[in-house]
Amino acid sequence: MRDAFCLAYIAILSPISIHTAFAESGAEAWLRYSQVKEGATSLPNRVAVVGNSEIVRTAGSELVRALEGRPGKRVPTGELPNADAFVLGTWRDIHPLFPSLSRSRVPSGDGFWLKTVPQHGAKYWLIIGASNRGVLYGTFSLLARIAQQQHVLTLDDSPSPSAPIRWVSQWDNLDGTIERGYAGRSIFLDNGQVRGDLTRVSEYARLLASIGINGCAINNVNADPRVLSSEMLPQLVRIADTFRPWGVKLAISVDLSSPMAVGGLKTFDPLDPDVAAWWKKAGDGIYARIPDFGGFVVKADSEGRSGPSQYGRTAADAANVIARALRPHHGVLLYRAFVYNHHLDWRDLKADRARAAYDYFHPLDGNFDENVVIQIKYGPIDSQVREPASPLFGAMPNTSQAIELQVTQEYTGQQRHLCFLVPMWKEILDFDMHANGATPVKKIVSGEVWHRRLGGYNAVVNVGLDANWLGHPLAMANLYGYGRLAWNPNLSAEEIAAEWTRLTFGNNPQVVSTISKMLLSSWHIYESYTGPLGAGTLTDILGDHYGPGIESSEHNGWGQWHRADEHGIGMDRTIATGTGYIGQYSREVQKRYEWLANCPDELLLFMHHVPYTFVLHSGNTVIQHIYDSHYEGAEQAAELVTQWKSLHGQIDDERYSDVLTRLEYQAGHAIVWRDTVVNWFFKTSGIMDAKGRMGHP
Ligand code: GCW
Repeated sequence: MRDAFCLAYIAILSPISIHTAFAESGAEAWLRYSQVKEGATSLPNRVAVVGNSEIVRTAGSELVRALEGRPGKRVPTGELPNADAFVLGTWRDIHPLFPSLSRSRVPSGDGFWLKTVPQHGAKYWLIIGASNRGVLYGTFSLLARIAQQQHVLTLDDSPSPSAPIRWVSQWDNLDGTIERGYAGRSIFLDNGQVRGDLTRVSEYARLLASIGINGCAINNVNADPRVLSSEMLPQLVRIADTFRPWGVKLAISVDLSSPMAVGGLKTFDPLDPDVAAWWKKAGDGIYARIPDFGGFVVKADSEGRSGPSQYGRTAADAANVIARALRPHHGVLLYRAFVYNHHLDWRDLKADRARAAYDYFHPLDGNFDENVVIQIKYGPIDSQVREPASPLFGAMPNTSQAIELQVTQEYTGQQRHLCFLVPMWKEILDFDMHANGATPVKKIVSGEVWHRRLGGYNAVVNVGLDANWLGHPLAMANLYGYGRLAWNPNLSAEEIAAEWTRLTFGNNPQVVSTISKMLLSSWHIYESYTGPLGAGTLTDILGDHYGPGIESSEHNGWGQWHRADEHGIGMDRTIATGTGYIGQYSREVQKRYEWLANCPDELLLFMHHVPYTFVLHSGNTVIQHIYDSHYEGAEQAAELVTQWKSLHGQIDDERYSDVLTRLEYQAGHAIVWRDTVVNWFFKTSGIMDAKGRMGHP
């Protein structure tokens, strides 16, 4: 035993009621240890933390906190308590205490092994990680199992995460506002500075750690170059220090023009040696103070941001010059593939924003340095309620990739509508690109398909100062689900919904089944009353990306066109007569989308332009589908209110009322959506609703 052996004795209090006396704010999210205490009566009341790592100590404290114990005394040498105990540590530290255990069971990376072992007349609940993080993740996993009343008296389970990069991003501005944030101001920044009080940051890091997230980029990808100024660095150090005990690496978004904007150079040309030297110095400076710094996220040549095209350089030139500054320190560069021309000619039927990411990045495959990861939005447009998987996933075998998801519901109801996105993310992650045999997106981004060392996930979360983090109490299911999928994309949406509900609202079967059902139906409901058949968005894209604005997509250069006119609707993206977008997929996928006979209804209008009278696989015409889905969707939104009301008295009043208010608002807004869309399509197509509902709500 090289390291001190720290043993903390804890006392478990008698079980208390889940109807606690304090006001329920939602701040605890899914980490509610009153349930753990209820389930913990047959578990040990000792915690032995082995080793000296800060992260492992965090894990030990979390266990003590969950069991409502008191930290005990440090014991200097490596003797196990001769009574039942939880024993936490890395393999290196635990193995000498349990020499008969086999190394082969401990997953490498951030995985862990939960194992119960009888020894010397006592029973030990071992939480072993190859890394310190693994120990922390194992601890949270064990606590989640106890809280869900799973069997934990004998354990032998060794899960490991699907991918090394499991990050979140915040789009927080230095002034404390958040781009596309719907839950208050930034927990990180205010008035050009990092906040003095970082309590919420620590609590956020704890939430992230509990679902296996290991990195957080804290500022807007529309990055203020001042984030790299010398005044900022000591402030970033404070955030990194706050993240560190939870195993969350700090990352920041940087602007490509930084060498000019804050460095005083005359250029930011990525091939200029002075520019390379500037990035190197910036990287070295950060790592000198933050040795575990995660890396940078870059948005360039996109929506008016500076970029390599200003010097006739490529995204690979830009990415590599920055990546080389990070590489000696093991940092990564997430370079976003969200690059497109937002001044497209809307009259040009061959112009197509959906083509952009592939057109820019596919030719660069193989030109990126090893520590560059291309971060690709899940669909080719921009976080819409329905998009196909981006064809770029299947087109870069020599490049590491990460998928970008949005927990913040920019186009999906902005946390005023319930929209559980896990089923949508699952569809994308499970979608087979047929790039090289069976190649679902989840196996591409994990690095498995093309044997890439790096790869993974980054989601825009945008929690804010609101006590419950995301505004809508049920929206937290998306953050939870994101972390769970990044860890294990093979989990089903049903499993995730049930897990989250149990952890957040308790194990009452009626509560679990009602809330799970509501969550699982909500994406489809939202899609039904907002956007039909993959038509592209009918949301107001020129304002705040909320509510109906059917014409806002058209007749401008943003390229979110649905091309609805008096004859028909949809973007012709076929190879034969359209923009050729479908040609960016493998042959198998092309067959699915190119021919009307094969194209799934839900993406028909993404791929084809058809008359309103076109008959879908469902047997309905397109126009009747638009009418039906909007009436049905609004009805189902109203049913969500009824379903929620059935839980009255079964959950705390605060969250009950908060959710009820939001669902009632949603049901009303769904009617606004329905009537706006139905009336517009009637006026435009001149075709009546066969069911005669128009004007008769
Ligand atoms: O969807 C758009 C958002 C922008 C965002 C951009 C991006 C940060 O409306 O607010 O900018 O995507 O992802 O870069």
